[in-house]
Amino acid sequence: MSSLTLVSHHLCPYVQRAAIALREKGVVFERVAIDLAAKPDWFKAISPLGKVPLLRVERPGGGEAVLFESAVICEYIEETQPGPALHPSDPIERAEHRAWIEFASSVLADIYAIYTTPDAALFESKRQALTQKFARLEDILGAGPFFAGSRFSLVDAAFGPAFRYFDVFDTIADLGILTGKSKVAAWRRALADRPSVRSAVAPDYPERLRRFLDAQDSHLRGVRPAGSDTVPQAT
Ligand SMILES: N[C@@H](CCC(=O)N[C@@H](CS)C(=O)NCC(=O)O)C(=O)O
Repeated sequence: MSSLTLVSHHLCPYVQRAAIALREKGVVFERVAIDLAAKPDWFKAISPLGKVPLLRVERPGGGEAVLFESAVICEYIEETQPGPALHPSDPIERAEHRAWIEFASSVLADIYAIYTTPDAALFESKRQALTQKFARLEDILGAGPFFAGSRFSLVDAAFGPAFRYFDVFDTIADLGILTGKSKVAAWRRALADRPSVRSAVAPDYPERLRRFLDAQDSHLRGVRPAGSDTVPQAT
């Protein structure tokens, strides 16, 4: 049995960060998916915030630790596992990377609102917020292919799952969020090609997400189909 178990959910982008970091390090781990709509009692007992991901770690002397919060889990993986460094060695750059991982979390929060809110005005404000956030990324990205150049980092692990949403959104409508951002587009492609990012979800992820989106009473469900020449407008 592996000494690391990732407690997960099929669609959770925060779980994907940990799975990507583990794969980048070449670590063998177990993955247990739970249903967040019917949380098992064992999960409720060990998850202080009732959220995934959790990383269950066997302690060398016996017993286990349960780590929660994706940023903390990724830092633990970085500090303890062999394999390529996923943080820069320079303290300032490392702090900057941590800040951009936090930025990625705010992007995920906006994305969540985009696909769940029934409110057209909130949808539009989140669409604009995301457009501005990706414009800021476009300004700071370098030659790529990854966030900090040729080396894959935890910032890439944080944004891979965010871009994955757009693969499904693009089949619904062009939201205009990533339009005209060539460096962001190249980064998105590099992350989509990265084996760790690809394997962080099951092959049926797009259908699962699409089913989830179709079940939401959201403004997104009613927007114009892909190929339309206008973006959805708040009414
Ligand atoms: N800040 C947390 C966020 C994790 C989170 O929001 N997980 C969601 C699923 S993606 C969750 O478990 N939500 C609990 C629920 O749906 O009841 C982290 O970075 O790990």
